[in-house]
Amino acid sequence: MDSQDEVPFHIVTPLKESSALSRRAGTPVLIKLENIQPMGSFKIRGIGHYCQKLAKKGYKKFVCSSGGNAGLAAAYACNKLGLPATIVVPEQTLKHVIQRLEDLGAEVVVTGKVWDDADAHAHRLAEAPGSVYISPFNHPLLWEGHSSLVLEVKAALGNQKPGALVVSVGGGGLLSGIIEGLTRVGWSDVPIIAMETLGAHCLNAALEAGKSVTLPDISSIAKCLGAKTVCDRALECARKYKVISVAVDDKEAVQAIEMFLDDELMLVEAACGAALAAVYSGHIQRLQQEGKLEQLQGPLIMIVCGGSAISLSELQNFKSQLGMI
Ligand code: PLV
Repeated sequence: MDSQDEVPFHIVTPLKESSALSRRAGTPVLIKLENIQPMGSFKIRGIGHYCQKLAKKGYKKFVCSSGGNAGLAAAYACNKLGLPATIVVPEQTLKHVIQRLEDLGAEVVVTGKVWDDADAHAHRLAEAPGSVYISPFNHPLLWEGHSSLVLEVKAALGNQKPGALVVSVGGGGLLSGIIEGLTRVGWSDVPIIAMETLGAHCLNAALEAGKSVTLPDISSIAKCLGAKTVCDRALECARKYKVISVAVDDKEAVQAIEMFLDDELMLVEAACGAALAAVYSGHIQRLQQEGKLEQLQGPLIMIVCGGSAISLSELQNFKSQLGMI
């Protein structure tokens, strides 16, 4: 091994049976714990890989736009690579996320109402010589990095095939990477339940419209799902493979965070709550009753994507904002 790019920055995460989720779903559920990755989300898989490849090509300065988690992963990767990172985040980004970015030595630029605005600024900053733009969800190297998640599921399950996978969708990088992984291991017929929140439902809206759609605004609290337009690759994948799109409301996502905290003693952000709501709000069973999802022949794999945009006080804020307390 001649350089750091041989050693990935992500860890192999546990795939653990959840009796609480299995009971609620009425089918065995395995949780893939991406929340315990370095910097608390799956993002390090793709972003870490992407940064390592670009560093090898000689880029010296990385500019990443982010709702928070991709930025944390990029800052972490750059810190490991010994290269400077600029992370551009929108104004609503939580203070503790900004603090963590700074602790990793990143330069943090806070600008714009939502991620799309921050992203436009990041593109401008990346025009400086020697700099390179890092997308939080829209690049083949990122999808390749994310696909490692499925290889781990395959290694853990052996000959058993998953019944279905549940995944959150923001800009669609995770979905694209998961599909790349499923294809690589010969599981491309496994259904994927693609979860979004209403108000950040760019994939759902595009599938409904039959073409790419740009949402007018991000009104959901799940800001890390808040890309106004899903990437083309994810839309193409959703059409080509067995992807079932579901949009839940913010209350369902927040309720799922709370129930997961009670059941598994782990706190995740709303972007992940959207995926958990597939089970906690009964969408799996509903889809089966409606004939949209077949009877599962293997375990349901819930990708616990994690996320740092949460704390106990932020959870309380969400609940009061949504009239839940
Ligand atoms: N978050 C991106 C995009 O934000 C970011 O910059 O961090 N779950 C969590 C915890 C996430 O942070 C994200 C994406 C997703 C799910 C969705 O992943 P994607 O964007 O690859 O579909 C605007």
